[in-house]
Amino acid sequence: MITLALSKGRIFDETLPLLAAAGIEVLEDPEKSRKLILPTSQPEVRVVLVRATDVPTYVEYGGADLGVTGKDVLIEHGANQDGSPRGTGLYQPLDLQIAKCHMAVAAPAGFDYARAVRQGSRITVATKYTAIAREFFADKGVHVDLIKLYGSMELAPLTGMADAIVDLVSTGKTLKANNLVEVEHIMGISAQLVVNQAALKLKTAPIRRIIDAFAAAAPQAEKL
Ligand code: PRT
Ligand code: MG
Repeated sequence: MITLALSKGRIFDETLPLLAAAGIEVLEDPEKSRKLILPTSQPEVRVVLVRATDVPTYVEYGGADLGVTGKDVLIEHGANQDGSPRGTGLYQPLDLQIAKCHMAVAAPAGFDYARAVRQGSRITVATKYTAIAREFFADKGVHVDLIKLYGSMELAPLTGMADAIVDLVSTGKTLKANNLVEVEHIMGISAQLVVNQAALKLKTAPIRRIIDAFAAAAPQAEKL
């Protein structure tokens, strides 16, 4: 049995065409079913639905053989509490170039971010992505106080709790709706295929087949 971990929403939706190219059709719609294990048209392949942030954990600990997860999730997963990297034993063969967006710093239009950075002031930044934010500001030599949040980051500067946020941006509509402006582009984000290294050794042929089909079907996929 080959188990693929996906999260509901854009990761699931954008992985479906890649699965189809590998000749794998998911037999149940996760938006309609309450099942967490979905059978596919190939009896030896199944999909497990987990929270986006749990995909690397399932693959790392062998709950799934492979998974699709955002680069943001992967970086945060591969970091200790202090932001330093740790070995996770995850093999990352492909950048699938799906679920694309970018990580950015955003602040209220009235906040002079450039000046705060220039003067070396301490700034308070709210984010779900503490490892990425810590490394980004450390590289710039900016003194930062990070506040960890689990969602609705946009609210933090509006309530005076933080000067700025670090969050994902795709269309920019969320920032605009909350009177925030992007002040810094941190990095491009896309979804990665991650594979459990032990599973790859034990089930090389069927896992390789999926990796190769994904690589062929995602036209801009980059071999890592
Ligand atoms: O939503 P939930 O709490 O269950 O989990 P999640 O947010 O981790 O999962 P999901 O499905 O929302 O995101 C899964 C992955 O999709 C992320 O890890 C990213 O790699 C990728 N992705 C691509 C995005 C976006 N685009 C995106 N726009 N993830 C989140 N957003 C959010 C962003 O955080 C912000 O709140 O959308 C909002 C901004 O969108 P725009 O279009 O208004 O700029
Ligand atoms: Mg979300």
